[in-house]
Amino acid sequence: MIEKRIDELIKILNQASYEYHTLDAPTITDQEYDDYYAELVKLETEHPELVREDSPTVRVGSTVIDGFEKVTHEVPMMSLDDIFNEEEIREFDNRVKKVVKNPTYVCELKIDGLSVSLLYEKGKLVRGATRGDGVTGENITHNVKTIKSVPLSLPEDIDIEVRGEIYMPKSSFEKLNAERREKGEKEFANPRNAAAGSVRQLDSKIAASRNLNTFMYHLPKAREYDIHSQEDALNYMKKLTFTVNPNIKHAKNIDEVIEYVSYWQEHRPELPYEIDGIVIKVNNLEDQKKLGFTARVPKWGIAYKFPAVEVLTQLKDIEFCVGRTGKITPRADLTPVHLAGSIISSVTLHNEDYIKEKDIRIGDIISIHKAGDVIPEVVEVKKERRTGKELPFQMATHCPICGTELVRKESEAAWFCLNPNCDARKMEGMIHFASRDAMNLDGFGDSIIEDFYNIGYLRKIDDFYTLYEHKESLQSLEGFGEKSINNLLDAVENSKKNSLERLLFGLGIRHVGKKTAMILARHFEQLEALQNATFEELKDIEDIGPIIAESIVEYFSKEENLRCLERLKQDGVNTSYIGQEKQTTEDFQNKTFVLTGTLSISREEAKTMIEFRGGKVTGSVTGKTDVVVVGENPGSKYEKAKSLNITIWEEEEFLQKVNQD
Ligand code: 0OX
Repeated sequence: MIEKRIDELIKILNQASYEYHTLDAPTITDQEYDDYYAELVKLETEHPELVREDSPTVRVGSTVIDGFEKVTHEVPMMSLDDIFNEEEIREFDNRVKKVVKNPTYVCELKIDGLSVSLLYEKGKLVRGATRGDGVTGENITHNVKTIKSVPLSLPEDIDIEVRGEIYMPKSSFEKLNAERREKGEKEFANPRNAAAGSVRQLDSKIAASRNLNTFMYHLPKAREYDIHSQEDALNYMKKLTFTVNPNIKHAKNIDEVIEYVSYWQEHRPELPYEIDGIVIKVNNLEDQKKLGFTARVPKWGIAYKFPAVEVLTQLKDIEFCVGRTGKITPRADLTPVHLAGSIISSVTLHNEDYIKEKDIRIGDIISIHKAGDVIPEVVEVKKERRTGKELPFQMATHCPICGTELVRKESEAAWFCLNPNCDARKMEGMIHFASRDAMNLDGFGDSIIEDFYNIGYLRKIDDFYTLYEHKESLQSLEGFGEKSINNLLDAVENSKKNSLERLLFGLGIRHVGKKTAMILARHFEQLEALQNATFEELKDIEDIGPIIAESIVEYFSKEENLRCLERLKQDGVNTSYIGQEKQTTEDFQNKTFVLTGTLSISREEAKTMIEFRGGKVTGSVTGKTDVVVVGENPGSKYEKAKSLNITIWEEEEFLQKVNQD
């Protein structure tokens, strides 16, 4: 009687878990699941002799092992050769075609995890093992059982081995690292390391808490189950309730393979897990047999690797850069490496504490990646590769440009050069003044400003407005001509009409960013009113705290700043808030928009409105899209936006936001 009920409960719970974790289509509520689960726990506690191996209660991880037992893979676990470009994909196809006529291919996402072998006897999971060296792996059954997408029993009482990948979803990885950061524990460098670290735990409670997942992709003895293609093998695994990746494609020819590769190269960031390439396999198993193996790898498959997003390089030196506020930022000088489409020769090291915490030394081998796919960042120091010749980091004591002794304030992680006449600070200040979000002096890049500074024509920000006095000599400089100097002078002339917030931001007052500049410009409307504001008045403005207020008061208390502002006014620079300029509207700023359907205004108009407010418009909906603006009869972009949970604005809402002050 009790045995029968336990049997029923296990069936219900395992089915529910499968529907939830593999099919993503639950049929019972969480509450119902919890009730059945509680009933099972109660019966198992009362009758420990009736606890079954495939009971879902094993998933909480209650086993601690002494060490990892070795296992021998009956069929060696193979890996694939890596290739890196389209040409090599075509070469693979040509090699295959020498043996097989009209091959078709199965394309699979290359999941960035660790491979696993799952062994079932009479439909019950009896062993989970790592690949190891391919022949001998490690027994990790206690941890594998905690992974909810691994069936503990199969719908058929068969003996079978299936292989696939254990991985950690990106969201679980972020969460885990955040927890570790909080506890002061070492963070994992990437989800693969985190997954590998989790299955190599002796205590299965740890693996159980890590939210690991699986995709299965290989049946070593497929023919014994009357399976004749990789596609059928994947379908059979699905039928056996394994999780198979849903993005697999059967390609008729190599052009379709290449299309798949380029699609996923672009759409990879949208996936909730990391992939590092595409696996291409000849579909027909007879054909696979004909192709056979080299000494190491099958000839019927290949792994196309995406351009690296994490690479190793050597840190040759640490330099110190001086910002416009005098802040000193250490920067690593690297042996140049290719990384996600660009060559990287330096990376910021932020501040002294950051370097000390990571124990970064000159001469170290480090791994770098692009954070948010844009800015290169140090992932970790490869301490195991140290030779003993690495030099421990020493923070600079004096400004590398003017030699002034550096100061570190108690509340700050950074050191500062406080010399207001430091060339580096002045130059950076002018680069900031000219930047797009400040006075937007189109054409004045860093190197032009540096050149003009060194000649002596640009020493302080108001010098931009007297540059025309040097027009003739500027035109005769190498690399410049009448036209380019005219363009620069036009940009200066145009900037005189800017609304006050641009000027305020451009002045480089400490703690006054773009948003604060806008708040101040709106509140005071005239520069003079701001100049005369007291600390109390400033502090009472919403979003302006005492630190900002103090910094503003300090700025306007300095004679030289007031003189500079006076000169700017005399040169014709506008110092009033104009009001129509809404380029900093938060709803649009730095956001990526896609337009779909018919709008009552032209697309060009809508695009201009968005760009004017600091957004950008792209053609297709991806994970990077922030907002989709929908008109009449929207197309597939609308559907895609919904499926990706992207914010959708009907035209009316869009126009409302555009017109908001
Ligand atoms: C993956 C992956 C790895 C089985 C036969 C040769 C290699 N990381 O996603 N390996 C394989 O295939 C094995 N397929 C994959 N999809």
